[in-house]
Amino acid sequence: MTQITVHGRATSSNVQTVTWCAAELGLEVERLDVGGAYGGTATPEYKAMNPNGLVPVVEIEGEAIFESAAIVRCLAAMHGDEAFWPRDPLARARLDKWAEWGKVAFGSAFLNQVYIPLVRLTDAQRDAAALAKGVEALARLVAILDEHLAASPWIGEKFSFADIIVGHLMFRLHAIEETGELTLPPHPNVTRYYADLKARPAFAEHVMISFDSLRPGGSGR
Ligand SMILES: N[C@@H](CCC(=O)N[C@@H](CS)C(=O)NCC(=O)O)C(=O)O
Repeated sequence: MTQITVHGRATSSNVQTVTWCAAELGLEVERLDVGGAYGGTATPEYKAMNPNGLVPVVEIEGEAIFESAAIVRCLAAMHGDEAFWPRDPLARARLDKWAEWGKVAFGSAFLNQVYIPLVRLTDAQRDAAALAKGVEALARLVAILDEHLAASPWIGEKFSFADIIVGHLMFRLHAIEETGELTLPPHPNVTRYYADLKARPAFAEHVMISFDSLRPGGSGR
């Protein structure tokens, strides 16, 4: 079994994509608590692995890789079966276009414009008008995903690396809907998708981790 070392705290959503992916692929992971209140990302040794000083960094076969989506694609290409990582470039691109959209469009709108203002900022720090615009933009993106999932059980016909990159965001999205912090128009197919993800033991273990410690006044771990 391949052993990989993940540098990054378990509460980081980007770390979670990597640990969840590794678990789905049956890889052994050693995870080190780095980042947030744990610190450790500004040392010369860490900066040599990731000059951005962010988590995660993964050591695979002695090589340090940063950027969570790149790590997921690397693990998928090394260890995924044909359904998880299609070898045919066009078949893979049918999934990867959604993975890229999940990271660049959906993920950045959700995390930067909605989740971070709602969860990580204090009332005084939050810009209510910017947040309202962010929620509107997010609603449009959720509707796009909902329409796609109306005709597809996963991002593709079978569970794949694209579900890791898109799916890990479903926990935070639904969690802040459940608390009433976020209200979106109904998205039944996205919610069905989340129920199917929750039924996967590796998703429950690696992604469904409370982020309350990241709220203002929390431990930051
Ligand atoms: N695009 C990068 C983003 C990495 C990132 O922003 N990581 C956050 C945690 S989710 C971070 O390192 N924050 C500072 C910290 O935890 O110390 C990736 O996907 O890996």
